[in-house]
Amino acid sequence: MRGSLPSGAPGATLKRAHPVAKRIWIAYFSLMTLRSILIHPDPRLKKVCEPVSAVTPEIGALAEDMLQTMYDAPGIGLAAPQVGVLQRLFVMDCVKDDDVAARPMVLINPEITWTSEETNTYEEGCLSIPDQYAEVTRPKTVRMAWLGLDGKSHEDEFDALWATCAQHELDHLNGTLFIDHLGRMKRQMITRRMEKLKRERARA
Ligand code: K1U
Ligand code: ZN
Repeated sequence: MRGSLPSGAPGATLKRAHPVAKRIWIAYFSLMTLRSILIHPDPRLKKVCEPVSAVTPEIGALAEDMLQTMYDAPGIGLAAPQVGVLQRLFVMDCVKDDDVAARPMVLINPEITWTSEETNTYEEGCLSIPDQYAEVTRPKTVRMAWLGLDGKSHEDEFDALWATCAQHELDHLNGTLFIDHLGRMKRQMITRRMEKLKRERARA
């Protein structure tokens, strides 16, 4: 989606902006690259990722590519192992409403510091498991600590869809997929569908 404003992208709030501001944003967004998203089953999606040792310009570029790839998919989250990078970072933006400003977030070396007793069941999807959805129950609210692209420590509370998404993405960094929260039969059925999808894509 290079050269245009994906719905929900930070630039989407510029839809009604001055044409010059819009061009500046498009030029900036065009510098980023879409990365390929790995499809389950893939051994890289089962690995525990390594902590990011320093917030370098390369990590910044990776995070920006991941945001663009997430908005383009479209999705509300994306973890580094899904683009083949086995490092502990993910991006997310759970703002779905076009009339609300986007809130792109980059979480480096994220950790859960608190979880609520109360749970929430959400029908989850995964960009690495296209078109498959299943209900997963997780804590409704979580606190997370992480490093930002500014290299500083952050801590915040996430609730509802934001909490579900943050936990789904943190799972990715530990080699866990949402289907690992399901029973064996459902997991195997989805895995077989993905194996078939990969065979078909390889033939095309
Ligand atoms: O990690 C991923 O694979 C991304 C995944 C995140 C997620 C979705 C639902 C619950 C928890 C985590 C997705 O974004 S799947 C696509 C999706 O949910 C979506 C796509 C377009 C608009 C809104 C949502
Ligand atoms: Zn996922």
